[in-house]
Formats: sequence, C-alpha cells, structure tokens
Amino acid sequence: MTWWKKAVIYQIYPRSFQDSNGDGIGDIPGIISRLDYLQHLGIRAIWLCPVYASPNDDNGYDVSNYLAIHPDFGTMDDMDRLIKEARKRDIRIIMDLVVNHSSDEHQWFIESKSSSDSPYRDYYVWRDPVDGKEPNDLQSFFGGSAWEFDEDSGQYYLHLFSKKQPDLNWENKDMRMDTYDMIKTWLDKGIGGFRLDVIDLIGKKPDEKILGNGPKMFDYIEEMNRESFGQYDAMTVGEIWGARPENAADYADPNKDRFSKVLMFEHLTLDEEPGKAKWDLAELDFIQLKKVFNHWQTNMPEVVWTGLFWNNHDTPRIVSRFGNDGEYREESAKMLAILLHMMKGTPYIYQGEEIGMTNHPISDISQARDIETLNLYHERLNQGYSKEDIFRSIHAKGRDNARTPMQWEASEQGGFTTGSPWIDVNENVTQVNVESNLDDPSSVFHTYRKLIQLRNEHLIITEGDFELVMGDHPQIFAYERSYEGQTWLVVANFSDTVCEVNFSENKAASKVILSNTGKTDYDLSHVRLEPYETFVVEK
Ligand code: TEU
Ligand code: CA
Repeated sequence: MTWWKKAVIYQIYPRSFQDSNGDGIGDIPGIISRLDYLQHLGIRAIWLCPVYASPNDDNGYDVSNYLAIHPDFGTMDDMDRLIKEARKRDIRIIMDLVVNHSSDEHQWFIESKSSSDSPYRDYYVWRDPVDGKEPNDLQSFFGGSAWEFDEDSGQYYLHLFSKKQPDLNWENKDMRMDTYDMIKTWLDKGIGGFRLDVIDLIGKKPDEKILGNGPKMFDYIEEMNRESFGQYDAMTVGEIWGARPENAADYADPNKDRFSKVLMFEHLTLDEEPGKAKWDLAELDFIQLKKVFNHWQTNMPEVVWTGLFWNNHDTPRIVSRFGNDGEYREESAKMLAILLHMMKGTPYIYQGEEIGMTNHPISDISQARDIETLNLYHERLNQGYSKEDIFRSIHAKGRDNARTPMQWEASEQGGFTTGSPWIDVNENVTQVNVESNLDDPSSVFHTYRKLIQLRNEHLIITEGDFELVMGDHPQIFAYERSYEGQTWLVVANFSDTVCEVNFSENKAASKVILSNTGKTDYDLSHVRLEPYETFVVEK
C-alpha cells in the first residue's frame, strides 16, 4: 500500500504556527522546534502552506519567487533542515504549489508588463479593451472585475484572485516548461509532493468565460505529471472544489498519470444558499451531509483515493461550524474527529483542530487581516448591507477564523510568540491549548492520537466497505465498516440533546474500540446518547 493511504496529514499555516524570533510571525525554525510534537501525534506528512518569497497580498498565495524562501519564514537552509529533520521522524513535507497565478512582483510579470514585445508577455493573459472597457464581465473571487487595466500598454491582464495575483497563461509552452523545472528543483530537495492550488483553473478560456475544467486542463495536468512529479515518488493532491465521485477518476486514476488523489470539498458547501456566495448563510442540512459522505464513501471508483478534511486555512473551524464551540466544545470536537477518521480515505488535520480550536469572532474590522474579508466588508457596505449582517457572515465564514495563532500554552500569546502576533490570539487560549491537552488522557488531542494509532493497526479503516445506518435519523450519524468478516459500527449523536436509539441486533456485548466519553460498554439494543456522544464498537 502506498504510504499516503495509511497516513494522516497535518496542515501547517506557517505564519500562525510557531514564531521562533519574536517578530510575531510564525517561521520555519518554529516548525522544526515542534516536530517532536507532531511525531507524538502520529502524522506522516505535513502540507505546508506557501513559504516562498511573496509580497503577502494573499499571505503567500501570491508568489514572487518560487525558489526563494520569504525572509519572514527563514532561509533556504532552514527549509532544507526542515525537510531533513522531518524525514528523520518519518514525516514528509508536501509543498503548496501555486501555479494558476503568480505575484505581480514575480520577475516574469515584471518583464511581461514591461513591453508587449517581451518574450514573457505571453506568460500572462493580456487582452485588448472592448468598447473602451474590460474585455468581459468576469469577476474576481475576491470581488470586483477580474481584469486590471495597464496604462502603459493599453491592455488588460486577467486576475481571478487579487489584482496582485495575475493569472499565468498555461497556453504558453515556455511558461509551462519553466514551471516544470521549478517543480523538479523542489522534488530534488527531497520533499514528498505537492498540494496544487486551484489547479482546475489552469485550463481556463477567459474569452468564453470558462474557468474550471477548461478543455485543455487534463492535457496540462498529464504533461506536468510526465515532465515533472511523475518522475519521482511524489504524492500530489489537487485543490478541486468541483470534484465529485462521478468525475474523480478523471483527476486521480493511477493509470492516467494525473494526480494521486482528490480532496473531498462537497460537504463544505452545505451551509450556504445554493447558487450564492459562501457568505450567504444557510442552516446545515444534516440529512444531506450524511448523504454526501455516503455518496463519496460508496460511489467512488475503486482505484481512486480520497483526501478527507473538515477545515483548512480558507474555512471556519469545524467545531464552531458543525459542532458546538460552547458547552460541548470537547465532546463535539471529538465526535467530528471520530466520524471523519473512521472513514475511508486520507484524513487531513488542520493545525489546532487536534486541540479543538474555535473560530475567533472579531468586533471591529481593524482586527481583520485577510484580503478576502476586507474586500467583502467594503463591497457589501457599498451594496447597502448592514454592518451587523456583514459581521454575521464574517464570523461564520471569514478565513481569519482559522488563521489565529496556534495555542500552545495558557499564556497571553499562547506560547506562539514572545513579541506581538501579526493577528490576535484567541482569548480562549487559557482553556484551549496544547499543554493542557497533553496532560489530559481524555483530551481532544489524545482522541486524534488514538485515531491515528487505530488507522495504523487496523486495515478495516483503510480498506473496509462503508454502509450508512439510519440515514434519515435527524440526530444520529452512524455507519458500519466491514472487512474480512469483521464489522465496526460508528455511532454519533450529532446534536446537543440526549437521544435514544435501538439497533435491531440483540447483542449486548460488543467490544468498544473507542468512545468520546470513556464508556466501555454499550448495549446496542438500547443506547442512550448524551449530547455529541460518539462511540465505535466491534459487532
Ligand atoms: O483557495 C481557492 C478557493 O477556491 C477558495 O477557498 C478561496 O480561498 C476563497 O476562500 C473563496 O471564497 C486557494 C487557497 O487555498 C487560498 O488560500 C488562496 O487565497 C487562493 O487559492 C488563491 O491562491
Ligand atoms: Ca518569526
């Protein structure tokens, strides 16, 4: 079995993980100092968000030099040391590859913009005005037009994200070849692979307003595989929000030389108004949530592997989103952990999730750091939304929720920095922190650790069949896994009220594999579950 099928992967947002020199910004030496902690948790790889040189318009997702480390994060020597020190602990480093766009401060764009005759002009997407205006009405994901006018040449360039993130032109062969060389340089350093940022956009046809899954996307992905990572033992995972079991094999069939696996995003689209923005909030449809997981677990083609996650640096904290971050924070955090980690696929843990970190509601826009949130705030004020309305959306969905500093200990700055942090530490650091989690064998951390151990020991988790149980029950999320005559039953009370259920079996004695209450026996013919109570038994 390939290493990453049994592995659990940990995502690090480096600005917010661990500061080592008191400048308030997390850095690579800080990560190195926490590798023992990560080894203790049991993870086998780190997905490292961008650490490249960048003007930080979008916190590193605007790369100005793919082969240089941002001085805020350290040096290339630090990076090499991280790769080596991680490897010693059997942990691979997965880099974030952001090649749909670069920074406008990348040398390629500087050359491209300097003259219409530059050999680099065509590395980006330039178009003439239409009727003296933007070529068309394409919108940026961060608000406003996706076209920016350049006075000097009289043309517009495309930017699907901020105007400091011009889109690369994948139709240009030289650009592609330069990119593959860069990818190989990183793999030669001994990294374990890549997470490919918004990679479904590289086949875009802006004139026809085709963005995701453009006609040549798979040609480019196959070429990239052949010319770069396909020559290495590398794990690749594309960020493709639109992937579904029906088309997953197009992205990640091992016989097609594309990516190693697809990430599941569909479950994170269920609490917004269909067809509108993520900011237009809707109540989570719990039955639908179960349906979506069931569909992915049972209809995924046999050869395709799935990446499973609850949250990342772009989404709210899951315990605040689908759990209960008040009275039942720990119970619901453990419930969510057990539900996801008992499924088939490779689970990803986003930093802080393993101690049940929560969203961080801000009361003033001056506390916001994220470009997306800041743009939204001003755009919606202009459109006449009330501040109250806008803050409701930001509290629920703003990306800064997940970007507050890692809470290591119960001190004012949480052990993250000795200086003043680039973004406020969540006030709940006194209750929610690594130190107290490590001391308490029944903590959220120890639940995650136990789940990773179970995955290492039991093939039923990686290989077993999946069957949803009580799909229509309004509170219970339950499913069975079965493998070579063995069956495990996972049962969760996905609510803050007590719930009683009877499973048809009359078997009193079932072996408890794990529970979030410490209870060690369950009578399946009559189960009474406290709020968020969750258990796994062998039937
Ligand atoms: O995200 C792309 C994406 O589609 C969204 O998650 C986006 O970040 C936004 O939240 C939409 O509302 C990736 C990165 O993960 C993100 O951090 C970057 O800002 C973005 O690409 C641009 O590189
Ligand atoms: Ca620092």
